[in-house]
Amino acid sequence: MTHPLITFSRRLRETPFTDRILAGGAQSFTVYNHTLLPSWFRSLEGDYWHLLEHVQVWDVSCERQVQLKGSDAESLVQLMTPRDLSKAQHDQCFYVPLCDEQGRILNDPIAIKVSDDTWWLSLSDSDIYLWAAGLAHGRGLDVEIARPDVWPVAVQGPKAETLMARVFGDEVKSIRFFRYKRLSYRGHPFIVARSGWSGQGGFEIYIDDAELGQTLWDELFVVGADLNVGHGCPNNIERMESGLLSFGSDMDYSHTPLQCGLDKYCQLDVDLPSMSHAALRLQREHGVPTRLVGVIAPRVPVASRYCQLLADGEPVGDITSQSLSGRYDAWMGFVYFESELIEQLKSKSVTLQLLCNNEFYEAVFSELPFKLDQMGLQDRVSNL
Ligand code: THG
Repeated sequence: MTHPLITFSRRLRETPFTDRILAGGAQSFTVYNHTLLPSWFRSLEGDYWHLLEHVQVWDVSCERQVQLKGSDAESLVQLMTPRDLSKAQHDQCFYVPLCDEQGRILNDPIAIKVSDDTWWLSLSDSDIYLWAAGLAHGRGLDVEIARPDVWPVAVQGPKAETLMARVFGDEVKSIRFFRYKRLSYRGHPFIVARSGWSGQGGFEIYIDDAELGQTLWDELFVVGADLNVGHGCPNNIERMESGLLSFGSDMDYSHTPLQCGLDKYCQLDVDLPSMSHAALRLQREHGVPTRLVGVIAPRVPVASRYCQLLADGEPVGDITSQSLSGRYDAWMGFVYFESELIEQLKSKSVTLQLLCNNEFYEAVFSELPFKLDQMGLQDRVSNL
């Protein structure tokens, strides 16, 4: 199937790095927060292996920032999320589900405490600016909602720390996971966090000066040449292996965090002024109707859009993401199953099959994140 082209316009935001990633060989784009996001450069698997072995620079400008500034900024963030932010420090980032009064997920950003009265929400793909501005207005809060010009760039992969230290100095090494420091580059302080949408480790630089950001981008490629630095982007194979969820695909407005494994980011036993607390407590008490889990099957010949799961021969579940593992000879799926079916799968009283391109494959259920190394799968790395 050939891919249709995307037409660029002012509605579809380019980023300070669009020309660079086009020159770097971006083969396909998707749209995220009305902004261009490349989806692959070499091939999905080529990008995957490069990310696992080297270091990549990602234009994740589409992770748009909504800024909340004012004496009620922190209260507004806490109103929007069931995660306890009461002990938030100045150098901290938090992965937070944002939920409405019924507990439904509206977004799952990284929330960054920029200063005492300023928070950034580094968004996934939905218009939280409108929601935050509406809440602030409706509740008469002392907070200004803005969309600052900030374009995150991620540096990901096992050699990310070495590369970043060459540009920012050894201080980057002391940044802990989900913490940030303001590090100077050519006299300008950038927020640099140890985070990113891969399980391979790395950093994110919140670029708030486009021109300097382009200089920094080019320098990363010059000083990282011997590290085999390359272009890249969030990779669907890697992120599924690492158990990272994609809002809009793996959960949306119709799910609560208790359904998709984000319960660890909901402190329901703490009394918090979070608008979703009551509904989520109630759901915890009654149980969830469906839950997101993983399914593993043999590596099917092609990644098909038409795979279907069967339990004892009956179609079941709602597959939200699928890919073919890079390391293992396996098909991986994220899927919503009814809670009752999950119990049956756990007790092995039903058999699961994957139907793909008219072929049946034996499939196994797994909680997320996958523990692929413990599943007795064939490891393509150790077989090399
Ligand atoms: N970086 C930044 N903004 C973002 C993303 C990002 N906005 C959109 C999207 N990604 C938000 N979603 C996620 C999902 C998972 C994680 C980060 C952002 C993540 N999770 C870790 C995990 O699950 O292992 C740990 C989370 C934690 O311990 O708090 O990293 O990538 N700027």
